Amino acid sequence: MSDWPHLAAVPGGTVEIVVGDITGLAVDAVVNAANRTLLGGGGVDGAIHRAAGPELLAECRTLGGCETGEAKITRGYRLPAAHVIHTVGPVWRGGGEGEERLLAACYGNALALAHAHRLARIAFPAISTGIYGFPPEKAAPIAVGTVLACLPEVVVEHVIFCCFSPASAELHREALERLAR
Ligand code: AR6
Repeated sequence: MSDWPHLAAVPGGTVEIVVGDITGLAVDAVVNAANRTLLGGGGVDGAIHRAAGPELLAECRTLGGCETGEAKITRGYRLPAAHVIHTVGPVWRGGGEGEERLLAACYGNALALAHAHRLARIAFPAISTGIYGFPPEKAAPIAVGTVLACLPEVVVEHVIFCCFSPASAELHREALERLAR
C-alpha cells in the first residue's frame, strides 16, 4: 500500500502531501514555479504550460514578468485547476543571498494572492528544488513552516504539497510532523 496521500488537520485548515503531477489536480489554483519572464520554461513550468494550452502563455504575456519571491495569478485554461498562481523562486547560490527568505516569500505571497481571490484549495510544487538547485531538505521545512504560519490568516483552507517523488514527499511529511505540533 502507498504511503501517500498523507493528510493532517492543522490550525486554519488541512494540509495534504501527495506524490504526482500537479497538472492533474482539480483545485482552485495550482502554483507554478516560474521564472521572472513568466513566459514558460522547463520543469513544472513547462508541464503547466503544455497542459493549459497557448491561452496561458497569451495571458502571461500581459503580466510584465514577476520579481523573485512575488506572485501573479492567471486563469487555468485547459487545466483542471481554475487558476494558476505563478511565483518565481530564488536560484540557490549557496544560501548567503537571501534564498531562504525569498523562498518563504513565494509561499506567503502565493497564499496572500489566493486569499485576495477567495480561493479555498491550492496546490504547491516544491518551488526552486529542481532547475534552481535549492537543496530539497532545506526547502521542505521552509515550505511547510510558511504554510502553517499563514493558514490561520487566510481563507485558503486546504493546501496540497504536490511532490514529484516519494523522497520529496517524505521531506515534507517530516517537516509537517516536526512543525505542526
Ligand atoms: N508536477 C509536480 N512537480 C513537478 C512537476 C510536475 N509536473 N515537474 C517537475 N516537478 P522545477 P525550479 C518538480 O525545475 O527549481 C523552469 O524552467 C521538480 O521535480 O520545475 O523552481 C522555470 O521556467 C521539483 O521538485 O522549478 C524556471 O526557469 C519542483 O517541481 C526554473 O525552471 C521544482 O522544479 C524554475 O526552477
